[in-house]
Amino acid sequence: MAIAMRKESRLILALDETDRQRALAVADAVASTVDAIKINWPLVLAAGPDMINELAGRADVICDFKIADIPNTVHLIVDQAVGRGAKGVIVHAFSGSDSLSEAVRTAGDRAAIYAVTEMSHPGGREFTAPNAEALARVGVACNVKGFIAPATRPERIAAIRQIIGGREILSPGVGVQGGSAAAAIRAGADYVIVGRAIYQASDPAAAAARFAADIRAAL
Ligand code: BMP
Repeated sequence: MAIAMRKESRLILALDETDRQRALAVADAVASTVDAIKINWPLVLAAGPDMINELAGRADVICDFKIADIPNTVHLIVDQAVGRGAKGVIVHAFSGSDSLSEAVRTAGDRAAIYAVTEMSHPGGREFTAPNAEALARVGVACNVKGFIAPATRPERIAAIRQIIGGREILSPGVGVQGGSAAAAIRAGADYVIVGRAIYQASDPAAAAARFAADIRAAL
């Protein structure tokens, strides 16, 4: 089983900032508050993959590459991300059991694989929601460390929890997308993921501290 991520504030920053210096400044401002920093294509494309290495020196980094590909390509991407210091990589469960298993095998004990179930945006209701339970089941069968489930629909976090037992749930959709950190935690999320409501705040450290306090109060 993959190494454990820090679990103190249960807050993960989604650092979708595209300005390299601002991204590093926000990371420095919140690194002591958040348990991990999740990065996605906007920052990697804007600032380059070295950003993974740089951020890994500041916090646990999750590469949210939402990989949806054949096993060989999954292997190559996970290996690059983990080789740069990522402690977590996000993969689309709909890629199927061979791709998910390859992600888990490639990460080994170096990093955790998280599988996407139901997505948090309105379009997530169209295809991911009707299949979320099956996506969770395939993730369990492939021994992923955890799942992505929507804070915008806390009742769906609870439904996915029923299937995955003690595995982790990371829940995005808090803040700008309308979800509440406290409701996600009460529904069974282990961590909440917050992006714009922290990195676009005038004081990102204070914003992160407020989310951390909301989460603490809900535990
Ligand atoms: P924000 O808090 O700014 O809405 O950012 C949410 C982050 O979580 C983004 O990086 C987004 O890509 C990601 N995310 C999401 O919002 N919903 C999902 O279902 C899955 C995600 O990874």
